[in-house]
Amino acid sequence: MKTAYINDVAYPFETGETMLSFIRRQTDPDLVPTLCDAPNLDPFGACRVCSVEVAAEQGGRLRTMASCHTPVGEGQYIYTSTPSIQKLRKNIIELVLTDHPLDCLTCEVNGNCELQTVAAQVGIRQVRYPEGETHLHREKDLSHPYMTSDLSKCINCYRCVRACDEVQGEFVLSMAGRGFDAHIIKGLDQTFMTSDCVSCGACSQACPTSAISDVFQSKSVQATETTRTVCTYCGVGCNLEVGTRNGEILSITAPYDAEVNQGHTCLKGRFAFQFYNHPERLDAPMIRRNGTLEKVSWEEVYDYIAEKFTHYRETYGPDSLAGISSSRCTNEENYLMQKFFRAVIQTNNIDGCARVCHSPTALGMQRTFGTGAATNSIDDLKHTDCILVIGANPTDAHPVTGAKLKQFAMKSDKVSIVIDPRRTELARYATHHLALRPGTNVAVLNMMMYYIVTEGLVDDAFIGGRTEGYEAFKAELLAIDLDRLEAVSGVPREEVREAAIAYATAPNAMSFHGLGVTEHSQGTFTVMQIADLAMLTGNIGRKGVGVNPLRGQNNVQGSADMGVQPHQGAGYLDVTRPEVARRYSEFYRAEVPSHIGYKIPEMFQAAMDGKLKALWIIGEDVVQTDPNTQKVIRALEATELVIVQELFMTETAKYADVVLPGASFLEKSGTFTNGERRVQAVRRVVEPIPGTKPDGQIIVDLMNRMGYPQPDYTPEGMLEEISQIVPFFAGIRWERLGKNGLQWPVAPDGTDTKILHRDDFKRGLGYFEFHSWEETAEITEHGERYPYILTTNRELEHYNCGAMTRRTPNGQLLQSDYLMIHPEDARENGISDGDFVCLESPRGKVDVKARVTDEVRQGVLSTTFHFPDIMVNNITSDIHDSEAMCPEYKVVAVRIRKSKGKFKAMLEGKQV
Ligand SMILES: Nc1nc2c(c(=O)[nH]1)N[C@H]1C(S)=C(S)[C@@H](COP(=O)(O)OP(=O)(O)OC[C@H]3O[C@@H](n4cnc5c(=O)[nH]c(N)nc54)[C@H](O)[C@@H]3O)O[C@H]1N2
Ligand SMILES: Nc1nc2c(c(=O)[nH]1)N[C@H]1C(S)=C(S)[C@@H](COP(=O)(O)OP(=O)(O)OC[C@H]3O[C@@H](n4cnc5c(=O)[nH]c(N)nc54)[C@H](O)[C@@H]3O)O[C@H]1N2
Ligand SMILES: [Mo]
Repeated sequence: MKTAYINDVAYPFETGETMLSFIRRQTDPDLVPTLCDAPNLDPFGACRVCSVEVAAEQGGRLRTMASCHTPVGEGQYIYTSTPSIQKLRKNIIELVLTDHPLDCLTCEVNGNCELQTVAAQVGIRQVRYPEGETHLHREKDLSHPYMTSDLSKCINCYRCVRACDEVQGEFVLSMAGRGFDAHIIKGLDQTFMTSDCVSCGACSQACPTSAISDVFQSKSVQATETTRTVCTYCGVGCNLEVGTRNGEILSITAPYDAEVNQGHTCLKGRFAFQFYNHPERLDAPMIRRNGTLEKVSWEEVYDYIAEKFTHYRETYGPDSLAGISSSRCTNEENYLMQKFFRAVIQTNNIDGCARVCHSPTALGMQRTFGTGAATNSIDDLKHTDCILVIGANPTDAHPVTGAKLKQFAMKSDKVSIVIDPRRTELARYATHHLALRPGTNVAVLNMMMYYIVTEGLVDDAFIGGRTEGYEAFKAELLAIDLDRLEAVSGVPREEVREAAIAYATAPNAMSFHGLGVTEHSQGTFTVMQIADLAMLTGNIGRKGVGVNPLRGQNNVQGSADMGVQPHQGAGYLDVTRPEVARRYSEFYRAEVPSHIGYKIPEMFQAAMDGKLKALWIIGEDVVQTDPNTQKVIRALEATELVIVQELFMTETAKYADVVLPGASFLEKSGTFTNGERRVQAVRRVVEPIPGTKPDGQIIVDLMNRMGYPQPDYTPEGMLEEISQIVPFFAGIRWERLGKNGLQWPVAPDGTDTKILHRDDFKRGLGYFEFHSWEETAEITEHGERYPYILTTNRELEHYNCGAMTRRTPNGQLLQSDYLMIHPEDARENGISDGDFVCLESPRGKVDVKARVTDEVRQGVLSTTFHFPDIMVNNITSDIHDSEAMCPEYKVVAVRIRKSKGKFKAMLEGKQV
């Protein structure tokens, strides 16, 4: 261990450590003031406030150095507060203040102004220099709903510029001008609104003054309390620090010590929270009588539901009832919902949004490895040499992880491979972009594996020692018809070969995949191929490798872990195995059936066949988001009792017979499990909005009302119960979760797991199984009459059905869905940018505004599904993945024309 001295006391230091980090670690973190330094940014050395005096040996000549970017040397003597250093710091701060609004020292605008703190720290009470020429007249930027800038307060520390570059990777902010004229600009001297800013707020969090700030923070009200919780949007699981005052949420920032997001979030996590007290929040239970929903008391609604449920159960049997649970809700709530159906109703008819999302991931990875979850952690990006991103668009859909992947692709000399029909943001920086035709993943991945085998790049030791089925797999793989696969996928074989070699020769390669993989008729097979790729090349069981699905919803991993699936109960135990049914029955003290329940599409079919009488849906807008909307509506209409438990009157709630008002993530406690199997604590920030209840409490109330004794909803109590039945939750306790949660499996002593399958797979040996590419029935049956392929993507600003994000100022940032169409296709059909396009599929028609762009290839169109006035799912099909029944949203056969009538009028600006 090497030693250096701080103010004549010896301390050990780590090689390469900066003086500042050494001093902060070994002494008082506030001993040395700083301005341009920030916890999540690289050392910069611009402001010199952190200067210290350093001698090479005791009594040696003292030299002044910026501690933030100077590494500690063996035997050095560092002095942090000599008179000359104190004078230097004071002078620097005084100069900074001279060019800063003079009320600064007493200013209360931004309670956490670091300049003010540092000024106090170095002992400045007033500024000596006379007012000369200053920058105090800069115009404010009030263009954006979330961020403002008042650059008269800027001290040119570059923190915002560095945050935009190092954290988000957007390069919107830069310093223009020289000397006295040096100033921050956005884009080409634009505003937040007109520049390429993605509104992540990293700059405003980084700014030490309030030159750039959140609109919420720049209001003069300051938070009196902060609560750490987890974001409700995507599966990244960012930690949030929510500031409140008198029970009202004022602002959200990102904690620097969050292992998931290190001080970063996207605009949804940081800003899009005002849905929680939106005037349209549901605030009372309702029962439909004579066609209208009437507000009733909780007592009345519970009696009504319990009576109906009991009636259906006794008259038509337990399988006449079904539940759809919500991946937006906590683990504890999902556990309770599946327990309600299994133990109280005694049916396995319970499913969740994973069905329409990553169900093929869970199934495919279970078949190949034994466990249907990400093998590694996002932090492993630091240890990998190659990323393969297939069918995922993380810079929009998983923005904090997306920013890390983008930084990797943009700034490292390592390899990145993107397989996506669109030129996504990542594809622009990728070493290899394979722009395949939607629906041909299996073709392209088989070609990739063919080249890995024929180029002799397989890891024989791994295959020999840890897998089975390889020889048969290889024989079929070598027999593929390259000419045909090249033709159908539209990707030149040489491009595939290069990508294959790059992946296979990287010392460590990590794959990430999304819905472009799963939402297909061959979704499960594609997931198995991604797992095969990893096994072929030995990319399993250590840092920087593995198969990493980018799970969608904040708690979709957790809802399946908790048993929200019709074939596996809590902890993925197969309900058809007699010993499992017995175990659940004993644990729940109720007879749990051993036949598989309905998956969501089967629920709808059963409803139309008159077999399903009651459906209880929590937090899922199936009318807007499930495929083939009209069919979903018919199914809901055919169901006698539809209960919708929601925050808002969604498209689905409009078809409800009973509406229950749930409380949002900000109003309850529990846990969410992110895409890296990380179980994190969600902590109540404010009381439930009057009239609402936490979803878990509603389920508990109904369990009791139906005669099943279940204690009140508390995260501690529920986790205690869950840990007894879910094997990989054995060591999870509320009080053990701490700040950054635990990654399952968690042993009884609380030890968690960062990397799966280190020595063995869950199923013993990894399993190779070959699948050949098949054209989807959507194309073989309808392709000729509907010659274009429509696929879906997501927009950064809106989240799925948009019920929440449309009720925040995100609605000002993006106001509608639009259709990406290639310039050639647009020209052939007489469509210009901004025209409405009528998309017609065998199911129906919708009209969407065109954005002419070469991000999509000719013949391929892409749109989003965030706005109910467009309702793109009116035209998606109910073809499903052959194995997991995930809908094939990503391949829809359509024909197109410029919209007429109503949409033409709309286009011309007339009222319609
Ligand atoms: N802002 C925002 N974030 C979200 C969501 C949101 O709605 N908005 N939703 C959340 C949810 S629930 C989920 S599941 C995730 C989804 O996140 P992603 O998995 O990234 O989902 P998508 O953007 O729908 O699709 C990913 C990509 O698949 C591509 N693709 C389409 N067809 C094919 C194909 O045949 N092959 C290949 N290789 N690629 C194809 C599309 O072009 C698209 O770029 O995002 C989550 N995060
Ligand atoms: N065309 C097309 N359609 C798609 C997709 C696609 O790629 N293309 N993707 C599919 C995918 S991957 C998914 S996951 C689905 C998502 O579809 P949904 O699950 O329907 O989407 P969300 O917008 O997440 O809807 C969740 C609902 O939960 C409510 N909610 C949020 N928090 C709570 C809570 O704490 N309690 C209660 N009770 N309610 C709450 C919200 O108000 C919202 O209405 O969409 C699918 N639909
Ligand atoms: Mo999803």
